[in-house]
Amino acid sequence: MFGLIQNRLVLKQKYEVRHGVFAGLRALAAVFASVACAHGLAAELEIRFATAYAADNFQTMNLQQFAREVNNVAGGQLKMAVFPAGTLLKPAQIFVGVTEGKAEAGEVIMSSLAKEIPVFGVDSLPFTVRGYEDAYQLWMASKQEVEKALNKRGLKLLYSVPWPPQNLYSRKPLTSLADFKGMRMRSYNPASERIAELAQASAVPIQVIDLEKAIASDRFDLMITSSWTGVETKAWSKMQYYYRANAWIPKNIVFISNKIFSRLDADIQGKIMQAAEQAEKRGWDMSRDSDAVYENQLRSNKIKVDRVDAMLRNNLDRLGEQFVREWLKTASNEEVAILLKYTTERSMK
Ligand code: PCA
Repeated sequence: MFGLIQNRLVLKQKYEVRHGVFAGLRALAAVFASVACAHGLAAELEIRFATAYAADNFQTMNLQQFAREVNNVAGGQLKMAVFPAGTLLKPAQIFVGVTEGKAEAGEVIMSSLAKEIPVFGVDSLPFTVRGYEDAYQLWMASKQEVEKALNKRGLKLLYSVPWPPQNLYSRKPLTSLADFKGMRMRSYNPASERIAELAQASAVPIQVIDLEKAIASDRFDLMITSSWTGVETKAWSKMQYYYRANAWIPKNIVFISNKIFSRLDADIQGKIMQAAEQAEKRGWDMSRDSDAVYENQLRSNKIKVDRVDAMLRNNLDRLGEQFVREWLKTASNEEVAILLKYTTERSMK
């Protein structure tokens, strides 16, 4: 009898010890969980940026720096990652892909979407901006409408950075618009397509990630792009002439899904927007500073860097006027208001 009682006592003690240990472990686990939560470890949000441009392109390097900065200040609530060169979404799919939730964020060149979102077309009206100062003024005049257009599609603008001025590359010397006739001209947005048509050349659409190969394999004779892209694609492999036509200074936009952004604390949202403002400023500086350096690289690779001959300049300006006349016929009040605001402010400087 005594033995039995003793046995039960031992069992009871064992139970209590075990129970105590479990309770202790449970308490400890709860503490860990709350610490993890406080540091956001439990709910780290992945934000993937889809971009068409190569990892060593200045636009992508700027985006990577932005992502790093945000990750550093986000206290583990989120992790931004950049997928360059169309590795997450194909270049033409990036904008729609982010609206459909296939990526949380993305970067595109605004004017490539001018058909779908006409207000983006203001960014590539030919011969409308003379340099970076004008380009910035145009950005200030259009930013609100761009934000509205994005918002309508469930997207939030983070920042916008221009490419260097868009100039003319050619395999042969160009002295007038007649030289364009019958040529194959690479295009990357509706404006470059329309210019090819107006010049009686044929437009050959090619994404920048395919451009180096397309040049090397003789797929076209002429292109309008920046000094940067000419260097990146080794334009000198087939083209020896570069004219400063200064067609436009087109901008990329970097955006995030509103749904994702709204899941973040207000404090983190503020930090993201602060980093975005810095990225915009840094990107404009990178673009501006790179142009002369990259034109020099074109020169050292035996490309003749020149201004446009008087006759061709005249032809191009008239072509630009025709383009803008056509545009005015279909432009909405908002688009015309942007142009008016820009030209008015520019004339007051
Ligand atoms: N490079 C990109 C866009 C503008 C630029 O300078 C391209 O050629 O597609």
